[in-house]
Amino acid sequence: MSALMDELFDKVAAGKSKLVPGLVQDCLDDGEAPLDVLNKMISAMDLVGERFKNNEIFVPEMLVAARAMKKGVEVLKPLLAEEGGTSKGKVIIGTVAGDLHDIGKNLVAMMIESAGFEVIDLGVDVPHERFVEAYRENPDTKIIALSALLTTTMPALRDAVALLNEQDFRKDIKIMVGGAPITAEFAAEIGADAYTEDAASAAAKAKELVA
Ligand code: B1M
Repeated sequence: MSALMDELFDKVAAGKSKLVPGLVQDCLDDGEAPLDVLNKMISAMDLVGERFKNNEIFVPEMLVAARAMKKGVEVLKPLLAEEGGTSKGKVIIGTVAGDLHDIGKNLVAMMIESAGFEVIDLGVDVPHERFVEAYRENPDTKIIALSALLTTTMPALRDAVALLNEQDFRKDIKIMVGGAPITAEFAAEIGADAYTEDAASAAAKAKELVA
């Protein structure tokens, strides 16, 4: 791995927001593939998570690392775009109630959008009812996608999906779920239609679901 990629890893982990965009560009100029650069930043966040778990760093440090990663993703965004063009339909996305993590959800939204969907992003800490309301506002929605990044918000994901499953429009939509603690088994158990592990496979699955 190039020294530049290693430096990018270090600067994301250290939360150096001002340096990260330039380093992302340097890595690209050096010939690194956009997806590899993204994965390098994700692995830096894994290290940040490990350090947090071991009490070596605390929430503020996690937050600045997240900001740095977001700045880097902004540089990559146009390069990760796949097709665009005609809309494959609407996708409503959000992180479930009680959960403030948005980098993974934003990546999923970005990849789904670049796969040709119109994305309605409800943000983080989304009350269950808001997903229903957003569908009522956009009755041509094809997919509702929910992220949960904490084990403690898995019950919120379960409840949100349960609420969607009760709706009269359920047969007209597909429900996709994901996030680090989520598994295919859990997704099936709570009655979602699809689980994917990462943003790229979420976009591929979304296309498959509306095909
Ligand atoms: Co928090 N956090 N955090 N955090 N945080 C984790 C998730 C944690 C694993 C760290 C750790 O302890 N090792 C841990 C959770 C442990 C657990 O659940 N068992 C944790 C904790 C404990 C907490 C707090 C409780 C800490 C506290 O306050 N004591 C707190 C909770 C706040 C809340 O949400 N209510 C908290 C807060 C925060 C910050 C706000 C400081 C910040 C988030 C900032 C932000 O997002 N804007 C933060 C961060 C940065 C992290 C880590 C370090 C990085 C998360 C991240 O962005 N990863 C994280 C450790 C880690 O992930 N290794 C950690 C990169 C991102 C690309 O990955 O989000 O997994 P991820 O998304 C992936 C896949 O999951 C998937 O695709 C994405 C990539 O392709 N995916 C989907 C996601 N959604 C999908 C949806 C799909 C399909 C795939 O279909 C719909």
